[in-house]
Amino acid sequence: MSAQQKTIRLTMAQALVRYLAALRIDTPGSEVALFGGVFSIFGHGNVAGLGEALYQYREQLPTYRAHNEQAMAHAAIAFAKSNMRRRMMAVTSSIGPGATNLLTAAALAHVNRLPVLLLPGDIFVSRRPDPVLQQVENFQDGGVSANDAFKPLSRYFDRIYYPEQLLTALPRAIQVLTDAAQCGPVTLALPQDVQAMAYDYPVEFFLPPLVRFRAQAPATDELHAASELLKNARQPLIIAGGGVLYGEATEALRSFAEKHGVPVAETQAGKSSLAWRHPLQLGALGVTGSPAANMLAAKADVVIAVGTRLQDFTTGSHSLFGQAKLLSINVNPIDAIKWQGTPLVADSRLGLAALSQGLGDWHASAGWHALALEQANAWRAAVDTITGQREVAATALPYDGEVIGAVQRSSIDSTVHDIVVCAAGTLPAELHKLWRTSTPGGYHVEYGYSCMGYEIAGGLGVKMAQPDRDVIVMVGDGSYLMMNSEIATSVMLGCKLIVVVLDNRGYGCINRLQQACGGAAFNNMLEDCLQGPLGAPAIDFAAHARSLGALAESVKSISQLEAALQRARAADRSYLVCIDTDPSHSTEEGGCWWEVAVPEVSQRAQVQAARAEYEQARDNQKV
Ligand SMILES: Cc1ncc(C[n+]2csc(CCOP(=O)(O)OP(=O)(O)O)c2C)c(N)n1
Ligand SMILES: [Mg+2]
Repeated sequence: MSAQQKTIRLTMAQALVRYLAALRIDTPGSEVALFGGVFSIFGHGNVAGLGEALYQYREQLPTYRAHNEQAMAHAAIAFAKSNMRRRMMAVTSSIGPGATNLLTAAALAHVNRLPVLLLPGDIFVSRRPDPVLQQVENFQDGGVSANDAFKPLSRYFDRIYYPEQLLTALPRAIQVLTDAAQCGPVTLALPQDVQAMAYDYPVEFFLPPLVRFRAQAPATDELHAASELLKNARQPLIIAGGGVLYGEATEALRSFAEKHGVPVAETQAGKSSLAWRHPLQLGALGVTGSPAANMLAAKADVVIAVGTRLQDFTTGSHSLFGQAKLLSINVNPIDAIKWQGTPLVADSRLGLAALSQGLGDWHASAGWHALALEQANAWRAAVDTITGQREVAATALPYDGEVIGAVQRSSIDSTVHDIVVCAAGTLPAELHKLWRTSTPGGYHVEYGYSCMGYEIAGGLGVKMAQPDRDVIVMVGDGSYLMMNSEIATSVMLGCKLIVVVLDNRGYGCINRLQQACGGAAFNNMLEDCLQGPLGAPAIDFAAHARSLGALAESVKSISQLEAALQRARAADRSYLVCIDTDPSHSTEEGGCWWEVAVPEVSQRAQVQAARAEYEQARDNQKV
């Protein structure tokens, strides 16, 4: 540091917090803080160092307390997803269990390409008190702590051994968090003695430039190759992935589709890219897809994959696309070259716009365009029927599709105003097929990691990002029981959630999958599990939610559910409605094969039959 440079003496933790609080993004009309706040559960390893710093800067960078580290990281990740990755949060924990509780969330953010800054406390760099409480001792490597487990789950990992290191580590961390291609979790492990150590930081460091989100333009040669491929196509199909939303490309997508007559199918992360009632909207694609989207996928000659990582649910484990050639528009080159696709490495908005220009008046064939309009229309009509109330015996239980219909009917502008949040179980498939939304981000389903327990915590983060919209968490009994404590946090913070619990008394979707693979009903539904003399308790989800400070009720029918949802929408705090549902029923329309490995030998005839079917289905897979 030069002698003239002005410095300020701060602890490493104070410098870290001061830097995070100073970061601003350039949004039209105003500057907004990049970080919406810090979720923190204190313990040894963060309370003294980082805790002191967070208190000092609490006006500029609010600190939120939750009940479980994994859950608060889910909330932080959902906040970023709901902000289309333009704003984010940090998460701090103590050392040991507090830190390792964050690992699942790190993996979730990694898979979903979502930014979150993880700040786990770490063991003493001095090693003086070794082994400190909660220290995992490694006898081969003195430098290893539990936090090394974050390395494979982080897009950038650093351990801050000395306060000065922040000067290089923080700009790198922010670069990764705000880069469209690299985006994912960043972990800065913070040894507790270093958090408390002071250093003379240059004052300038705390005046960082505005954070800008780079949008990469396509290269001329790739653009040319992509246009040539498409000009010969007659039956094209667009797959809209999460990159359409994160690239703010929904308008570019709509005008591309309209100008060139190309129908659109959406992945889980990409759903809400195009309004549900757009004539070229085929709906969800793949294993959880609509018949319209899957039929056109099978017949397409060129599939234009935009901002998708092409996971197996999208490709039907590589069985869905027939003979189609693949054109991949993606900011991430690794995604763009998947499956021998023709890569167009670019930001989704710029890529679509440039491609459209290069294509001139190229248009899908008239017959293909007409087929797309007809299929899209037929699927919209089918969804009306599926989500309407069935004529059923009074004793029959409703299933998830009807519950979804009731939720959407409970508001006149559900497709504009509501954000549905979900992650695992039967619901993601049903919601992917049936949920209707007209606004980007109106569908928030975490299906990259499909992590049970994301739902309520994620809902909290969504509400923090979108306080003016109704956030509706739809969750199965299994996911609810795995992680629900942030209901109390939602009440405490005044972030109202509407939680709809679908209680089918067990892991319904896995039970169906087990039987589809020839397995016996075993260890999924409560009735199929080992039980003591008292059997499985009848869980009162409404009473449970009330104990956490929410309002709650249980209902017995779809019409009761609709009435309860009116009360929920009018309520001043989080409100849970629980309804018993049928574990055996799911929407039959749509879907496609998904590869689940069935045992090669088994004493069960059903498994042998499922194995034969499995081997046959694998013949349709592209290798
Ligand atoms: C953390 C985690 N553990 C296990 C799984 C595997 N899994 C996916 S769905 C599911 C059952 C979900 O049960 P529930 O929430 O009741 O939904 P249902 O299938 O009954 O509709 C399980 C065990 C998972 N996705 N996440
Ligand atoms: Mg269940």
